[in-house]
Amino acid sequence: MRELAGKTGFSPTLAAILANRGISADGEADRFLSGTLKDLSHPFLMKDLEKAALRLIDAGARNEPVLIYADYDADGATGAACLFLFLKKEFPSLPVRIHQNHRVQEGYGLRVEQLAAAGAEGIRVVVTVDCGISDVEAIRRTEALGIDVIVTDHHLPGPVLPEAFAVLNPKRRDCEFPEKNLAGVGVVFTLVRGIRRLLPGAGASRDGEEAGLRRYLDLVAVGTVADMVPLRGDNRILVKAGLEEIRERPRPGVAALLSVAGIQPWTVNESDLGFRVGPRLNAAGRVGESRRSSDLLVTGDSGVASRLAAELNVDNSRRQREEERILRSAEGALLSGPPLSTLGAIVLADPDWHLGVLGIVASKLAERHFLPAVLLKAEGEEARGSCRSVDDFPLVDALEELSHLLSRYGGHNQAAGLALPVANLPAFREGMCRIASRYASERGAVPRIPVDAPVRLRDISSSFMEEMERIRPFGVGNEEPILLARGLRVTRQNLFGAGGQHLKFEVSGDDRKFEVVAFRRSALPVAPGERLDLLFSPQRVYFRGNRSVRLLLRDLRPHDRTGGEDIFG
Ligand SMILES: [Mn+2]
Repeated sequence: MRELAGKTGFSPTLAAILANRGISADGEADRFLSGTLKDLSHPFLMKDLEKAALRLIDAGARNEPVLIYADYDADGATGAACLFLFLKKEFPSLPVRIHQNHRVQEGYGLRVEQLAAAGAEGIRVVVTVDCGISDVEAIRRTEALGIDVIVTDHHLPGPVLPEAFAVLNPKRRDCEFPEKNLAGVGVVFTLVRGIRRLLPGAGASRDGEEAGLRRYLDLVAVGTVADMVPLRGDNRILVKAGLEEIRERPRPGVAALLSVAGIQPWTVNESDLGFRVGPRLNAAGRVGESRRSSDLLVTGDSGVASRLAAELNVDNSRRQREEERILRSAEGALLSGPPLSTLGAIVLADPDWHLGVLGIVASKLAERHFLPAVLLKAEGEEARGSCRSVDDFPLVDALEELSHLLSRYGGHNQAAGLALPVANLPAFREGMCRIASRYASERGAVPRIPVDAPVRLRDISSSFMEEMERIRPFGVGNEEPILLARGLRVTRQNLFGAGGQHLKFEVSGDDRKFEVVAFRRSALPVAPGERLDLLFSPQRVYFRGNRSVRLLLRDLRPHDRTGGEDIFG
């Protein structure tokens, strides 16, 4: 750790934070801290990519109509927009259109009737975005119509790959592309990089970065953060560069989304993309026509952009209300059931729940109760829904083990979708709880909040905050650092926000004072004069043009004079 501090010129605290993320002095530290676009993995390492790139260049040369068939979420919409805008720029007269399924009416994945209609209108090439890897039958039938299907996806492939013209997926067993955790939009961007390299003229500029592709990185950053893939390796480089693009020149659709979310483009950070922009794009599919999300991202007209963004903003509020309603109903069902500590997993079904928001509510339940959660809408003889993992519980493995009870399933180990006959629900619930309990007992207890380093308040200097900026963006795989400070004196305390739901207080120590905020935790016992030990993340905030540092509260306890264990909870 000292070696790392020496080599990077970092304070020991920041060196400890990097070491906790498995970043050592030699090798990864450099790429982690200073990686740029020229450090991205080479596009042609991806299986089938060169073949797909040549096919699209051919379509461009011959004006063969192309359909981009994208998932309805933010990852699908940004991926579709990226490919659409790139093809339109390189081949202005090429007919290209985007289709995104209606989430509730059509569901996830390729629909044969949509593909047949595309064939009838003269489409010769279909490119899937963030979907397709498990649609073996739909792709076989489309290929039989004489349409070339190029699958681009990042979901775990099943036992059989579709027999498509090309299958781009870094999670294919025979794919040598080193970055396995790209989002759907990241796979699309890799294809775009490959096409750019094959086009006549300077495909790649001298330093190894493809020319003219930075303008698409805003889309890549939004989709990558919204899809919650690990922000390490290629993803970290893409999101970092994409955030710069958004701060400097947001396209009309992104600017309009930031505006309805009340964010100034030049202050935008990764959590704005994850918690403000992504949900609004996703809202398009959750409560209406998914298409509007890609329409918004491809438009060059700021009037159209603000109209669509305003619509998505209203949809997003509806989505939040629906989410609250389902969450209350699910918590009610849990209260009337067996004690949570004996369950192993949460499996609930209801005919009244809106399918489009079940994933979000499942992740809230999983996080709140620290159990894998499955929420289903039971409709007629079938139940469909979403599951979310917690604590690395491998969902896909569990679903595979129970596949004899399911009619469909697919996704990642953190988040997956599934459908099953209502008659199988009791057996599925029993199986899921059994597998999750087995996993939990094999794994044993883990500390609830991992602490990065103990600090004194005087350590949180402006140069320390500069160092923190260098390890951003934070997210999955690079969590925001959590620090421990002991024996701080509370000097002021008040509640704020609607109904006084948030808590704010001031602490002092080492002749320094900081404001601490605790969202939705107004009931915490904090009174002036008390001494506390705090777990927190220091954050820069902008208010009326002024920059300051506040501490985001993670946990607290009365000051422990013995100074023993550093583990809370
Ligand atoms: Mn995705």
